[in-house]
Amino acid sequence: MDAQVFKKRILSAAQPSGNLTLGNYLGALKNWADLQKDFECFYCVADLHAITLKQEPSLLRQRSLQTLALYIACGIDPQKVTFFIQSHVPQHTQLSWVLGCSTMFGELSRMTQFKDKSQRHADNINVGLFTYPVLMAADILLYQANLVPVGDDQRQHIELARDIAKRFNANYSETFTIPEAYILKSSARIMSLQDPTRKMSKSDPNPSACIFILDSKDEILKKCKRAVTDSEAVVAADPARPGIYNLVQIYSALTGKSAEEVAAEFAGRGYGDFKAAVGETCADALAPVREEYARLTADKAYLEEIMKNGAEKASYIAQKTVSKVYRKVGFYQPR
Ligand code: AQP
Repeated sequence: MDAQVFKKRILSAAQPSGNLTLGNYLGALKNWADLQKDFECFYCVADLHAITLKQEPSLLRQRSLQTLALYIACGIDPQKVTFFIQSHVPQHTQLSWVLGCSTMFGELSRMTQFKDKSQRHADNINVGLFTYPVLMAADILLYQANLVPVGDDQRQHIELARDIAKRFNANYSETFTIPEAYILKSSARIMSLQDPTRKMSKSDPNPSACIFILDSKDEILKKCKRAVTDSEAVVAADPARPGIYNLVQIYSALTGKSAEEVAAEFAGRGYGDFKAAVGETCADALAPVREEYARLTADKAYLEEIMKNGAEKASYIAQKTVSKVYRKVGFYQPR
């Protein structure tokens, strides 16, 4: 029997809602590459989730392919994991409807991401933004995933997916594996370079707030140089000074040094030196990803083959779950 069968299963995703950032790289993609050795991994490009915010159709199409290429460029091996585009596997929306009927309005009303995004996008508080966590529960439960590697910001959504799964199992008998959030200690939350009290987000309208994985070395150096700090001029891992704290976190995540080691390395040196070092380290870490990305995107046929094979494999597994669910809720299925 294939040894893969005994590995725990992981599902994770990123939305092609913008150009992927250093936050996505350090909080997700870099960890995903490490996890492929020990887990059976399903990595999805969440285009259905992306349209909960306004998207330019031609850009969304482009970014879906780019996001897949970036996954591979970050060292995730298409031979070891299953990559797919969410909209290529129709079972996600099929299961989402059924799970929505086991989810309470009050539960969704309490989701902080909904509150946050509906404040930031007050002109487009659509139903999809509200039911987003149900689709996310479907993403996870379809594959009977044991673990979901996410940043700390997604913990509440995983809790809800667990509650929905438990409720369904209690009402209709054992159907879903109860997933757990897999939050790696090393995956710090990376904050905006212009407002370090907010998460670095790919949909931030201010490009200076984000380091994008595909930024040139020059752009990265400039953005780090202009990053908002404070007037104390002492490099320290002090959460009360969010700007410099964020740069310490970034340098620490990239070099593997502890925050204390970073502070000691830059003791007695000004912010200028430190910002330049953060920029150089960042550019060096991302350079091989950029090179590999350029190579991969030159071969669209190869990327399309990966997404087709991935969708086929994902769909096969997802259909087993949907058939089971349809039978349990009482949908007529002819022999
Ligand atoms: N700033 C961050 N620091 C650490 N981890 C982060 N992640 C995102 N931003 C940071 C992690 O990346 C994974 C994929 O995220 P996503 O694309 O599904 O959605 P998101 O968290 O909403 O990311 P953005 O960049 O903020 O997207 P927009 O602007 O479109 O809403 C997740 O595991 C996330 O934790």
